[in-house]
Formats: sequence, structure tokens, C-alpha cells
Amino acid sequence: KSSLLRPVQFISNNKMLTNTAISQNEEKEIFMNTLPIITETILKNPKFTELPGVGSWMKKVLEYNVGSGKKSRGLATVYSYKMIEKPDNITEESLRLACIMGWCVEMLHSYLLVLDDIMDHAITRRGVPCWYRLPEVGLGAINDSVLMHMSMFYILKTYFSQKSCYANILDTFHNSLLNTSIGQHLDYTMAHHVENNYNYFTMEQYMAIVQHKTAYYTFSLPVCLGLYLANKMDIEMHKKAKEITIEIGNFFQIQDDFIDCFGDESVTGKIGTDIQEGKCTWLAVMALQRCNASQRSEFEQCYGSKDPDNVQRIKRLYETLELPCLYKEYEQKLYESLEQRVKSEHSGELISSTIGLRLFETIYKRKG
Ligand code: DMA
Ligand code: MG
Ligand code: MG
Ligand code: MG
Repeated sequence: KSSLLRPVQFISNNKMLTNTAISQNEEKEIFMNTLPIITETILKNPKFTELPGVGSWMKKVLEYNVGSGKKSRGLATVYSYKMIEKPDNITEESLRLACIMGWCVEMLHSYLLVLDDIMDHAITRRGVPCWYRLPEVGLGAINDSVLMHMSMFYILKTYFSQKSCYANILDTFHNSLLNTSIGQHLDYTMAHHVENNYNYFTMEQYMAIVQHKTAYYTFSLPVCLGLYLANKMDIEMHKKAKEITIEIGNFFQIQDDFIDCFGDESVTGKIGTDIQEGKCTWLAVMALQRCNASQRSEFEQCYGSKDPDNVQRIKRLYETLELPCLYKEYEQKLYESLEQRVKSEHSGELISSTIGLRLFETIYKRKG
């Protein structure tokens, strides 16, 4: 075994240490090194070699949309596999397959982002113009997202169709996309058909949106795939992992909402549009819960407007209502409760809560 393949280490006080010898940067590098395999495999699909013009367009689509960004979901797939698999079973080949699986999750993400940016009238993504905004792309971006999605299935078929868990893997991807599209539907309709009636912006509605649009595919999908890669089919184990990953995924979207308003564009690579689009965000819901009558009428007057003054007024209202402070407290409490869970959990749930904590650590206090 090479030094990069040191297995997950267990220590006695019920805590799992993941590959302390490998830094997060090294893990990212190993993951990045698998990307050429993905591109090559996709472009070798006879469909693309028979029509070289389409093949070279596909290459451009992949280069622009897959590979940049944080790769949280792809890396989460690899981490999960490494944490779940028996150390002796972790080999160069099994890690390569985990990385390939991680890239499939990243491709699903890229597919969703291309569509999401059209729906959200977004301007930039990962520091460059959104794909649909390139003059040679336009609404052809919708079809490009289908090309990416189908290429993702081609990768799955190429590398996993001989495995016993292939049907489960496909089912997991399909379920994640169904959940995401339900969430995206709720997100879109809440923002576009309410017309100054903010009675629908409740925490319950918000949680339904984020659980569907983000939590499932962001963390439940990678961990579920990690379990399958390690041949873990136990339904109870999958259920436990799903519970905790949904909680973390929900928070991931709360962070995304916070960053959309208060983040630094040079770090996030995207210009926030939630206030302008009138989105049902964590900030909007919290503001409505805490505001007095005059603040509520200011909110109703300014929210969902492209006028920069109105956007500023909403941001000031959020600050007056001390939402940045509440957000930090929420994050801290969640961290502590996850740590507590790892300490107190019995062996049955220890794996899922440890994975949960580890994933949470990768997003804790994130700025982008
Ligand atoms: C993210 O919601 C959900 C999906 C399915 C991409 P969002 O529009 O807030 O994401 P972003 O801030 O990245 O545009
Ligand atoms: Mg968006
Ligand atoms: Mg969106
Ligand atoms: Mg957002």
C-alpha cells in the first residue's frame, strides 16, 4: 500500500480519526487527479466519437462546469467510503472507484447548478459568468445540462454496472434528483407566485424547501453511496445516516442563504440574488418572525426588488434584527450537539454520527 492509502484509524475513546496523515489538500488533489479519467471516458462514448463536433462541445461543457468549485459533495463521497470501509479493504482501486463515484455526484451537482442559475437569474458562478450567460450558450444550457446528466449515467454504467449494488446506486441517484426537483419547484413557486404575501414564509415551509432541494443530494447522497461502495446494505444503518445528513444538509443551505446576503463575492464566486428574487430564505423567515409591524411593512415594500436601495434596506433590517449573531449561535449549537452525539452514541449509531461530525467540520464557519 502506498502512503496515501493509510486506512482510517480508530482510537480508544470512541472517536474516529480519519487519515490524519493526509491533509484535506492532499485528499482534494487525489480526487482532482481522477477527473481526467471521467472526461476521457465520457468523450470515448461512441455517440461522441461518431459526431466529433458534439464531442468537442461536450468537452467544453465539462471543462466549464465540472471540476471548479469546492467539490464538497464529491469529497464527501470519498470521505464517507473511507470512514465506512474496513481498513483492509481500502486499496488503490477501491479508492479510485470512490473518486469516480464522487465525480458522478459532482456531475449531478453541475447539472443542477446550470438549471438553477437560469431559474434564479444568477449572474456568476464559481467566479465566472453562469454557463447560460455565455453568448454561444444561452438557453442551449438546458440541453447541455441533460448531456451532463446522461454522461453521469454513462460513467456509472462503465464503472459500476458489474457490481451487485448497481441497482441500488441508480435508485439512489434517481431518488435524490426527485427530491431536489421537488425542492426546486417549491423554491421557485414560493419566490414567484406569492406577490407580497409573506404569510407563506414559515420555518416549516422553509425546512421543506431546503431538505428537498439541498440536504438530500448534498450529504445524504454521498454518504449513502459511501455505504454502498463499502457493501453496507443494512436498512437501519442507511436510515441513521440519512437522519444525520439531512440535519447537516439543511444547515448547509442555511449557510448558503447567509452567504448569499453577507458573503464576499470574491470568495463565494457568485453574486447573491436571493433578496432580488424574493426567495424564501432562512434570513427572510427569521426576519419575519422577529420584526415589528413597521419593520414588516418595510420588508414587504423592499423584498423581491432589484432596486439596490431596497436590497440595502433589507440587509440593514437583517442586521437590526441581529440575524448574523443568531446565525453564528445556531452554527455553534449544532456543532456542539453533533459532538455530544458522537460522545454519547452506542456502537450502532456511532458510525453515522461520526461521519456527520466529520462532514460538519468540513463546512463549519465556511465563507464560500
Ligand atoms: C441551491 O439553492 C439548490 C440547488 C438544487 C442548486 P440556491 O439557488 O440557493 O443555490 P446557489 O446559491 O448556489 O445558487
Ligand atoms: Mg441559485
Ligand atoms: Mg435556486
Ligand atoms: Mg443560494
